[in-house]
Amino acid sequence: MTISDSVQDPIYPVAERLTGKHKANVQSMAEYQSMWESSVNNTNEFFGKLGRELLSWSKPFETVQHGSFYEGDVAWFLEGELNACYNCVDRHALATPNNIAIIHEGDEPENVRRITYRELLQDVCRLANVLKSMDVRKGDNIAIYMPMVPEAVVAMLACARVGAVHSVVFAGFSSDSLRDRVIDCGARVVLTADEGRRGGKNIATKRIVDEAIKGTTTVEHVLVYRRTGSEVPWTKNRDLWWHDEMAKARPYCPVTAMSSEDPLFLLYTSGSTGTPKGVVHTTAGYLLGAASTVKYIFDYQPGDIHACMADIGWITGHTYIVYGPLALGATTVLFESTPTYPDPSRFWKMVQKHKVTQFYTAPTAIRALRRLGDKWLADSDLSSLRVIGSVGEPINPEAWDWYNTQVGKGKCAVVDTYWQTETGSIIISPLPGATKTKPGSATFPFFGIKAVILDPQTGAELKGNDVTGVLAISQPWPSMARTVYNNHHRYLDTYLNPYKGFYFTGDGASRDKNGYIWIRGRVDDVINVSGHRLSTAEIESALIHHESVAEAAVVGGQDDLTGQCIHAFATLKPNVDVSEGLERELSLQVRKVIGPFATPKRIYVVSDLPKTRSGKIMRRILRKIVNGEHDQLGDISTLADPS
Ligand code: 6R9
Repeated sequence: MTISDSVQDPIYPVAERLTGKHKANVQSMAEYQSMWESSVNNTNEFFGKLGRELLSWSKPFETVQHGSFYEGDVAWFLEGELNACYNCVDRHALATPNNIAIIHEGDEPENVRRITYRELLQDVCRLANVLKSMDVRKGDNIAIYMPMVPEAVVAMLACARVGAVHSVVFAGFSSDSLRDRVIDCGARVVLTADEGRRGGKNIATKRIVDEAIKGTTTVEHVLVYRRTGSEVPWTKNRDLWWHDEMAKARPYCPVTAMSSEDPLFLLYTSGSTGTPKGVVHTTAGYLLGAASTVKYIFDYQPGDIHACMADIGWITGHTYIVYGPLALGATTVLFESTPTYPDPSRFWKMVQKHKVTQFYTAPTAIRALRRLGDKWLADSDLSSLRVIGSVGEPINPEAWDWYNTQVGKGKCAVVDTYWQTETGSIIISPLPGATKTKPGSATFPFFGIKAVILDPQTGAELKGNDVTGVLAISQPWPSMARTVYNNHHRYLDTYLNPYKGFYFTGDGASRDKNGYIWIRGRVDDVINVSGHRLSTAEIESALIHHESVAEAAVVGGQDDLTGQCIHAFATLKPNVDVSEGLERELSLQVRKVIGPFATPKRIYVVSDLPKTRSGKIMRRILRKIVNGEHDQLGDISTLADPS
């Protein structure tokens, strides 16, 4: 497949704020390449050194890497013992107690809390003692269903401290989804809040928990943090107030030593099929992936203010709000609100207020803000920013350009970071001080990641440049998921059995003529029209180039003649009306940007697209609709608006 270079290929040099006086953690492509070579060829030496440098161990490891994709028994840092909470809290509280660990930007902009490492240690210890008083022990599973308040971070870390395995459930999930997850992991305790606050509205968090655990058999206690003070239903003996229990607890609690391979957390992820999988991450490898990617991909330097806008209910929040930044002793920003509350300048005012150095969000937010106009950035000083990141889906060059020029002012590194819940941390991304970027390309693999492109039919590795296929990884890396909770064969079947000897990502990808990697979207989103393989992301990007289009989603329909055909859905920018001939114009747009073979068969101008609550367009639903399978929409419980 040829990439339409005219639109997608400008190369941007390493950005101004990463050069000159600033000494980035990796300063040239040559340095990156030599580090990458040693990370994949002298893996034990490279990661042994990195593991000792970035993490503190109560007992040193002897074996660095163990197991294989063939056997599905991957393990890292055997014999080693450590505690993730100690690494994220204690060691910084001891060295720099007054440094700020968490800046909480509340739903109302004037509502800011700053928590030092000393305070964080005390809070985590108190909660760890509360958990112990509920007889929570090493290996127990704890569900966390909380709004974006610092106590949610305290909850995760307190679990880690006592060796309990947390399962954070995104607080936008319905009670049914929460119930499924509580049942699957047999949680004994649920940590929650009376209500959440978002965009000026209250969310009935505790009521949802009550509904979810009705009829479940494992939950003994619900610990409730008071966020709004509204009246909530109460079940005596089962429900306990957070502040009451915390007040009784001692503010120091010893850490529980964990083996490197003891589970740190479960995180459920909804694949395109079946019930959600409880992806299991273990302690040492995950933490090293989190810390090392913050150091190298976000170019973390002491004093930096790291702001990841994800929710802690998703992997991005786990790794880039909590474990990664805190493992390095950074200041992490926890954002409770939405990008448009009280108005669309919210992100940028926050960047100015806290002098944010790293800002990380999703293309869907970037596109939404772009569509609302540049005036919302006009009054904010964004000069503290150095690295701005994108995650979650392919970023179309149009949105990339806007992010780069309007937010980064052309002076920041833009890192399009590719990874998954299962990979634990970023696996493909530019390095700020080293990589020249192409808008829309995640560029090159991170240390330890041997990314390969396979022929989807034969599984043969497509070597060299200018190839397209499915993306796989050919050797184990520290932060990869180890299993699916209570379902190891599903883990093997999903990730390791499709192509023997490889971890299969489920994404399509190309390596272009310069060796840059372009993620093409999930393989089930790739459309094959008359033998031409097309990425839905590519067609969507073309549509978005049209001045009237806000967002686009493209899916494959069945076609007797061409095998598959393209169905395109588009929403329009505000104040744009559906004009006569618009559909034809959009069709021409796609022909112009990609080629006549990519002409959509149908274009639907719609008022909204089905999205998950994390903002991903659910193309699966559109695919069913265009293929006349309305009655088989499958699980739509993760839709933001199922109607
Ligand atoms: C971190 C996260 C994983 C899927 C992944 C891919 C898509 C993520 C991307 C990207 C293109 C990027 N994805 N980052 N696609 N470019 N930079 O999002 O995890 O929720 O598990 O989603 O998201 O399709 O397979 P998760």
